[in-house]
Amino acid sequence: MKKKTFNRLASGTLAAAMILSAVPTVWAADSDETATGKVIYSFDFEDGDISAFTNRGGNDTTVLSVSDEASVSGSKSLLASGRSTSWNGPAFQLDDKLEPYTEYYISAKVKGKYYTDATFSFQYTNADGETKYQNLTNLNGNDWQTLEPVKVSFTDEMTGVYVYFEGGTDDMFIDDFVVTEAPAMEIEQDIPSLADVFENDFKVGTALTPNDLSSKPTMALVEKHFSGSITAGNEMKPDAVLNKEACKAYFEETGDDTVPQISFSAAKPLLDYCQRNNIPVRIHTLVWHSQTPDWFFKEGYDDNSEWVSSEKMLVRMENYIKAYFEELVKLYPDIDFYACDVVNEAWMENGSPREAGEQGSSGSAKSAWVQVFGDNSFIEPAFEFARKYAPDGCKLYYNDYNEYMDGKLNAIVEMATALKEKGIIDGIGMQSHLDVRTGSDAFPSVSAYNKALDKYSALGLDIQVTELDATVPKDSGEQYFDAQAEYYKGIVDAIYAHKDSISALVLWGITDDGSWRAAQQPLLFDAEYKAKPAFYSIVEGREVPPVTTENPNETTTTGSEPDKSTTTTSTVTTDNTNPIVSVSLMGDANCDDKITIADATAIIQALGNQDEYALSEQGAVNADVVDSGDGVTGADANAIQAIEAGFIKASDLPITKEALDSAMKK
Ligand code: 9MR
Repeated sequence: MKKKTFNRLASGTLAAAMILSAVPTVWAADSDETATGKVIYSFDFEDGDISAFTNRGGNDTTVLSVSDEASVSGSKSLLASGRSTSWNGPAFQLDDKLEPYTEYYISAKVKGKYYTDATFSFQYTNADGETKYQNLTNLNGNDWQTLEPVKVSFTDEMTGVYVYFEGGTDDMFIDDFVVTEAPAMEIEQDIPSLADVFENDFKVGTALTPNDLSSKPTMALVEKHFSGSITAGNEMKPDAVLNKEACKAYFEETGDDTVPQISFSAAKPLLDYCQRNNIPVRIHTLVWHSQTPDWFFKEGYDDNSEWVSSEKMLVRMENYIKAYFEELVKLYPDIDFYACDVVNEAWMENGSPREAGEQGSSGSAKSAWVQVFGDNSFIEPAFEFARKYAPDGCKLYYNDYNEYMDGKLNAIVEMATALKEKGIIDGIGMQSHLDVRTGSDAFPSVSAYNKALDKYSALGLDIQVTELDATVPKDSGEQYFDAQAEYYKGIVDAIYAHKDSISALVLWGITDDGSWRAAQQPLLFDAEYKAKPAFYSIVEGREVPPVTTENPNETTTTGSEPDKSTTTTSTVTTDNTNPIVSVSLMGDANCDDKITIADATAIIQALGNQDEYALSEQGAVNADVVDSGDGVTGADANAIQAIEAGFIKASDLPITKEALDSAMKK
């Protein structure tokens, strides 16, 4: 059986930083210059036109006018005066002027009358009519402050999409407000897919946020590399799911405050995406001290009331977990909820439970669960209830960070052993938020991480790596990328060595700029969607497994499901990752400048007997039409047959396997 080994032929380099086009002096509402990288709108307010700006509506008392009191370019600016509270301010609507699923950069100058204390924010209304807000950046200091280009985008499910300035109540001046369309970015298709590289070992996935959905290149990376598993970055946590108003309303109506009311509206865009694309979902998380409101633990769901008793909290917990799973399965019967972090981060590094206390508005390391239960005795019932209500096939995990530190590791092992005896836990989630530092001082060391893998796998439970990222020093540019690559390699090698105990490897994000620790660039892809040295280090030298395809002899007819019972595995070893050879004609495997059934035959013959019927280097590059980048497979021959049979057109190439399958079912 032939296998392909991936070796990088050209190193990935960071694209040059984006340079914004020169700013015209007037803005064009109907600009036809919407080509990539072009300025779409530019306002210097010199012509007195402020009609594209409004205040934020509702009770916002902001009055907008043109002012010559302050300016950066020319002599005028937009003045927002009469602001009576900090959320008041000037707003610019996006969805009535710009295209969904397109990335834009917005830059501007802002100045407070006496002192600048502004926040640049984003808001939209989702499909359920709920308005969401997100602070993008803070601008503080004397005089004019520069809003450096901020990337924004939105989906077609969002309405009322605005960016706006808020903060304080001081008068605010805005000048040189520019909207630029980001150059359309393509992802690298000529690198192996992580999903394919580890196909026979474990699922490869990532955490996703609703913002990611509006970025085409981000989602192309998800599709190519991370379609094995999606975790919602925040939207399935207790604070996103528990619905305070509905809880209170239910309590007022029934007098019962033990039946928490929930909603998955925050997670809806993500779950809809997973359902549409048939992507398995990790549920994160049910029971956690953080991102869980204090009112959930209080009498009458009231922040100012007493803590409830542990007896009452047990009932709440059961009803919460029951409602959580029942609602998910009702809303998304087709999603494979294959894993759930039942309890998250309950043990401290020294092996003791967390301190009791409120989380408060700013979040804290204290636990309201410990407050109510006195210790970690809430863990076992959480797993019991999860086992009782989780859908079939949903494995139950205890998930934690610093999970390789001795005290915590021992506490987890002891807890998991007891839960395993009761049959209510399936695995350990190793978050794996790691720190490369400058290289030799990485924390944890690869050997400490490896030791933790040894100990957890010795439990006889499954392991999932649930939130992998590895930081370099803040704002250090590319300086430590090679050290990061070496470290990632060591960690992934250790994971690979334990693959028999590991069912998923999940990264905590896709590109560095989208990471929760963006300035420390902890991920595998950079802000330009290019694979970093860390990506190459974990795939280089690894065998790309043969893609399971139909038996070539069985695939001469199209339009029927392949016969899985007679599947063979084969790939063509020609390395089409070589960037020197580019496609001359998509599908032209025999290089006769046309696409005919003979090309399908050439592929089938090459797959059947490579020694005798190998494709030329050019032919192999042309032939890789399905899920391009994965080498030549039987699916490529199928696609050419599908053209002959009229299911797809030659212009549809390259095509994804999914799109081909669906076209052939029609
Ligand atoms: O990625 C999440 C980030 O957007 C939130 O601000 C943060 C708040 O707690 O939570 C992050 O996700 C955490 C995950 O739920 C649990 N492990 C640590 C992750 C990173 O903080």
